[in-house]
Amino acid sequence: MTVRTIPTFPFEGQRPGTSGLRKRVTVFQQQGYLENFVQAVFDCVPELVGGTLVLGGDGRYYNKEAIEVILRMAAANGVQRCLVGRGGLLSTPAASAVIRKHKASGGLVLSASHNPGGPEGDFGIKYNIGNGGPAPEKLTEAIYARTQTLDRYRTQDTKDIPLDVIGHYAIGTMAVEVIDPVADYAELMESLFDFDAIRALFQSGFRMRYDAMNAVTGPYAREIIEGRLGAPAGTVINGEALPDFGGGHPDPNLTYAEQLVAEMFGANAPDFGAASDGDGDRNMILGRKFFVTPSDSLAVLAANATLVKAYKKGLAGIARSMPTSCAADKVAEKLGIECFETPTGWKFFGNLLDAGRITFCGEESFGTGSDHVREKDGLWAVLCWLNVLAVRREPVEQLLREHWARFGRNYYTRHDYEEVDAVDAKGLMQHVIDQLPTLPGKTIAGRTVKLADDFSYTDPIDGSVSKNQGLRIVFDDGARIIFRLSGTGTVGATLRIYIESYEPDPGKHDQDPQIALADLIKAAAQLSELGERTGRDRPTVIT
Ligand code: G16
Repeated sequence: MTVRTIPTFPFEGQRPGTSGLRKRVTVFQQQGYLENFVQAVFDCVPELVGGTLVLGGDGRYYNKEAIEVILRMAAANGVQRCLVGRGGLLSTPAASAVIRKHKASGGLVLSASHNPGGPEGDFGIKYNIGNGGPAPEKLTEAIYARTQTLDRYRTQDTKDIPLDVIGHYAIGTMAVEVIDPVADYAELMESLFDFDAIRALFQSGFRMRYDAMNAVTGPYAREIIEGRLGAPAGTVINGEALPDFGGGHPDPNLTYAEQLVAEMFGANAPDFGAASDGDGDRNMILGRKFFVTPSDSLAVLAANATLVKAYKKGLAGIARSMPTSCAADKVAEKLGIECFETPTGWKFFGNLLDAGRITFCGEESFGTGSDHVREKDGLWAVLCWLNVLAVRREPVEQLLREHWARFGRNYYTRHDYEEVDAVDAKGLMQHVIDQLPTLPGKTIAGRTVKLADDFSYTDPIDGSVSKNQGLRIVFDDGARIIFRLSGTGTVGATLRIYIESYEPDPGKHDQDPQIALADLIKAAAQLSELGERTGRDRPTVIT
């Protein structure tokens, strides 16, 4: 088997976004497109030579083909050992767990997360470093720069590895181990949570529905929830991991997790509902006829952390992304621990976790996690909730109401405008940027603007600065309006408007967030000339 050097030429637009490179499948299928990106990673990460690489993905269309391409390239680039999930599967948090457990140099995770799959859908790839977390911006920028100058990639002729069969194989001098994608992860979960207590909860008649959305967490949830925790068969729905996610949109929110939402808001609803996304790092938590916002979920888990086996000693600190509601800040304040506000993107939590400054972190985009891995972790959040419920034995809604009574309620909503013309979206953002210096002191929606800026973050650990991370308008009563362009879309631009207000009075905790926030929603539209500039009169998705 000889290593071959194949001439290539740079493709435009290979800059990783919020979480890796995401494009249409058809873009990735172009000869050299995937290869160039992967070669750029090998060129920028010298420790992969002679090191261990973890490889797996969410099982979407093109996953297996891409894995075979990457295996050949890894061998040709001097990787010594490659761990691949059986069937090419590894959820994103499981990939992080495997990288950490086996002390790998890094991993390539193939996923476009919650974006639809199939031949007409999306594909994606990202590199995770040795701590198990997404590559920091410095590295993703170096990888991007390399893609722009690349003129060759290395590969090796060999027949395909039988990805569906666990075992030891070789490509040239590289050892390939096809591993059980669930085992290491399930073992880690069992070390964090009180499985006996959760088993007892299920035995008491507690009913749960977990929607795997025909994506990667199906096998994980079946093994852990129905297998190890003894929940009745059928607790996990849509548990078959399919390459096109059954034609669905594997995004666990109130719009796309339709089947679960219908059941949880219907007659005789289960006590607890949860869903996860394409690659298993997102989660949605529901009670009976009750939606828990991801921001509240982080705050509730933080407030109850000492009830959970692994976190009995308390939390070092909490971090949330800037657009995430400030509910977690209230908890941190009461607990007397640090709270950090980072830009959107899990990669910004890595340094804080590595330095031991935070234990829990989360984002409004249905992401919650802890220091057990360096990715957000959908099933972890679900199990953490189950552990809390197993101790408190209260309905989810009651738990939330008690939380709000203690900490106040952060009313919160996010309005997404998807596939907006990119030039129009940029124009809208610029229009808001132009107004920022004039806003402080002004009265908008009956509130006084305290601060208006384009969010910039200085990493407290390595001092790196990330600019232009979203436009914030903060009011003197804690309310906020935030404008941001998504970094994960693949067509046009996705405009996200995040709206929040703080209500300390328990007598006022009963409103529908869309009504409680109506004046701020209207003000955001006026300020940004939303209708005029985008031609839209309503959001594509409201969460
Ligand atoms: C990714 C990132 C998250 C981010 C989310 C949304 O999640 O890992 O940190 O919050 O995208 O980003 P944006 O608002 O830029 O679209 P995932 O689940 O898509 O990998």
